[in-house]
Amino acid sequence: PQTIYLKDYSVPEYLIHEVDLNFDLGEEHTVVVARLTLQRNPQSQSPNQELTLMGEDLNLLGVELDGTALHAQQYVQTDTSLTIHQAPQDGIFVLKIENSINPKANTAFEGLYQSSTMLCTQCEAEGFRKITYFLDRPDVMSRFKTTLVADKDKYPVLLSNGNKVEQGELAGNRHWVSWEDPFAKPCYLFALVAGQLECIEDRFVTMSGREISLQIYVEAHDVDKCDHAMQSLKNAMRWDEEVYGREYDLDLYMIVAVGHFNMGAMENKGLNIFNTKFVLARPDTATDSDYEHIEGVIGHEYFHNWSGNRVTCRDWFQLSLKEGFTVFRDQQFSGDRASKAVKRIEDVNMLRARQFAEDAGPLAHPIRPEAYIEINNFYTLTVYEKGAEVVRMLHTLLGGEGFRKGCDLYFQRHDGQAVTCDDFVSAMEDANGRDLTQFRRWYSQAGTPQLNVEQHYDAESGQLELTLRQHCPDTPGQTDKPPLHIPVKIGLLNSRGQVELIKLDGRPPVEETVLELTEAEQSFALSGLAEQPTVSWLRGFSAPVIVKMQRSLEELAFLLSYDSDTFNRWEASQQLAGQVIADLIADIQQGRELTLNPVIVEAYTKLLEQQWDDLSYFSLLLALPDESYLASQMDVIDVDAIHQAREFVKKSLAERLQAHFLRLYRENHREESGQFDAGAIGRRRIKNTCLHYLSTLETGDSQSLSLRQFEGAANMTDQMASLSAIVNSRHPAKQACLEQFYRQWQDEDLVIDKWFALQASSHWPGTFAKVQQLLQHSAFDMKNPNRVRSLVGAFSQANPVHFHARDGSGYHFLADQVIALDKLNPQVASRMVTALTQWRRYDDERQQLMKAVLQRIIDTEAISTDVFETASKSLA
Ligand code: B3K
Ligand code: ZN
Repeated sequence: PQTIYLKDYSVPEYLIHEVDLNFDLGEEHTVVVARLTLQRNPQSQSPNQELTLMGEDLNLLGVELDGTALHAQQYVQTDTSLTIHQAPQDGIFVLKIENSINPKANTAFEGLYQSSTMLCTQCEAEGFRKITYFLDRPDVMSRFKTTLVADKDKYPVLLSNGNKVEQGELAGNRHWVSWEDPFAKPCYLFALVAGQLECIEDRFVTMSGREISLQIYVEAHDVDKCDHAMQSLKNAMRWDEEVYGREYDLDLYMIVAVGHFNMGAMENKGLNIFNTKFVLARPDTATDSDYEHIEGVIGHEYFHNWSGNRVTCRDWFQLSLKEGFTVFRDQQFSGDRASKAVKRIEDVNMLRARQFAEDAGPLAHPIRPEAYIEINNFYTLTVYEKGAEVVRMLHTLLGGEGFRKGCDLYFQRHDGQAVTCDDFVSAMEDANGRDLTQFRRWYSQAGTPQLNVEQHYDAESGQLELTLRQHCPDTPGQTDKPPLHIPVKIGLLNSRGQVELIKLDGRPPVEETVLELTEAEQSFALSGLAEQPTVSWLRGFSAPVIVKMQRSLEELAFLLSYDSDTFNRWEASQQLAGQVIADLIADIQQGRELTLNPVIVEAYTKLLEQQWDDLSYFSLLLALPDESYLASQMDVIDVDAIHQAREFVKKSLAERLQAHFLRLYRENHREESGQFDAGAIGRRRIKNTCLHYLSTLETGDSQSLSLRQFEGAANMTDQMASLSAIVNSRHPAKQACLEQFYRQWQDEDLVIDKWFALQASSHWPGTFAKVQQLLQHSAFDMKNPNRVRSLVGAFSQANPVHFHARDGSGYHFLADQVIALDKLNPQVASRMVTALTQWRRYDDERQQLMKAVLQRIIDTEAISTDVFETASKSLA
């Protein structure tokens, strides 16, 4: 397979100004007629006189140049291209291409495909070339006009980008609709949808007083699950006006929910296509976190209208330009909507558990990668989540106002253009008069930097010297990396836990400051300190780095009680629990008896005795670090010891603090139908945290508590939480509850996904056999990505003890599924391979087993380039 390099970028040889598309739609036979208005790109230096268009899986029916049919000697076709010899070098010309495609045979869900009874498209990154021959690259921007023709009964609704301009009836019970998008766009933002869809409608008045029609299209049985998505859309539109000054530009905004979708959602201009998972919600079918994710993803896709669509990427290496920025925007939005503290913790938790692993493993790449085989493999945690952290650091360095000025300049300067990450940073520099040359290294350097911090207090002078050292580990293809520009936000606490002001370089004293680390080693002197303060480092997780420092359990307990930074307070709870668990892991490995360190009981007791306004935040303080985070802290991951130690702490805490948990549970338990407001969410969250602890006791009382909640649950959050408690413990009603749940929800695909995922991620013995059974279940469908993720994905990514079973059964199972899935859907198959990428982190035996199945995958005949790239780079 061929590798594409950033350094090889050159401007397109031709431009396509206008695209006129005509689709005659049918499940197995769709005819596409494309009329392209082209021109040689005056900026192209290439001597090449040919025009090469990309195309895959297309059946070419005819080509015309300026109205004259081309004969077979005038062009040449390959599996991936169509080249027109002697294409016009001057002036505008029109190329008409006719081809047919088979949406039903398209199980890769890229291009035009069928999902249940509808037809829909997914073009990003390079799916448009599976619809027709085109210059399928983001720096070719065209105005699209699209006409859809189809049977009236099968496809009563026909949608595409922009505004509906005309429609009519045809003989034979057929009809047509024409759409026109006034904004030039790259073809990856093209979309069409045809189907029997119901629509819910609302309107939004923009800040300049324009009325926008908002429409959400779903299948008939889902119309009662769209209200939250609609409300989220309106919230997002208002928020982007208020916070970024960005107004929506078309008169119509459409969202369509489809059941078969490779990822979360897609920001096609004026016609977003969503995985049903990120649209549909009713209190009895969706959990609070589903509600939160829906709001986040609806916001994300909406925000792309500016950060992505109005200003797009020059090439796919610049993906983080739109994705990192847009994730940062959706994080800000969600934080503003609910609890900033909780949102930040959730985001960092995910980043550290998953992106840090990616950045430390064989697939590590900079947020702006330099090479790829298959671009779909680069929609990664690094490009998205680390990319968002890089944008957040700009926000921290420039301040809210400076950042906004930079954004305004960026949008104004580049509206309607396809640009680079460098252009984004330049706008930030120019708007603020700052030099960000060194900061740019974050775009090209992979790996998570490590920060060593030291402090030296001199009582006589009242000075505290802080010394910071940074080091970025080697990653594939990168060694000896120069230092980065790292914003380190700090605060000080005196011995009574109060704020101690920071006096640095004769500036006025402040409660908090950002140290700008630019050297490999750098010192900062804080003055006027009557006693040695405690430093609260990296507040709000101000940079995506690992801080290396030793803190005693007492110091952590002190920070947990007094740090005014909500993030660091939680961080103290994680580190405290993390250290306690780490000690127990060592005890398990040495065969010593386990006893719980009383420090954690004291710390928890203190937390439980306090009054909390933000119950969601409170429940995060009571949550033990995830097994994946604990794993990341170990030199050689010992899945069994991690699990055993963590369970031991959970159960011991439950035993000691039973009365507290029970009281909190009772105080916050209501059998309410579920409302999406911060108060109710917080109550459910803390209550279910308590239930989770109590269920580890496996007493008659604790069992009837979860069973009662399961039976009385009037919302999905409570129902899932209780079922999870039952499934992950020795509960006599386990099988009955699982069956009851299935019967109750068998017609709701998204709920059945939860049913699969819950069983696949259970740590209870016998899970692997259960997973194999579920693979044969009539509701399992390898063709549905959500179902695959909920069974194969959940087992391999969220069930360390069983996936990493010593006999290698989990690995073989995954390889079998990857190989089977690859024939249908390479993109999703490739994602599944990443569960094996971290093989170097395990013991020798497991390493051998994981390597062997990776090799088996690579050796499989006709394996896709997607899976090949992920598996072979994982082994390298
Ligand atoms: N831009 C799309 C992702 C497309 C993924 C293609 N493999 C969704 C998003 O990030 O908003
Ligand atoms: Zn995005």
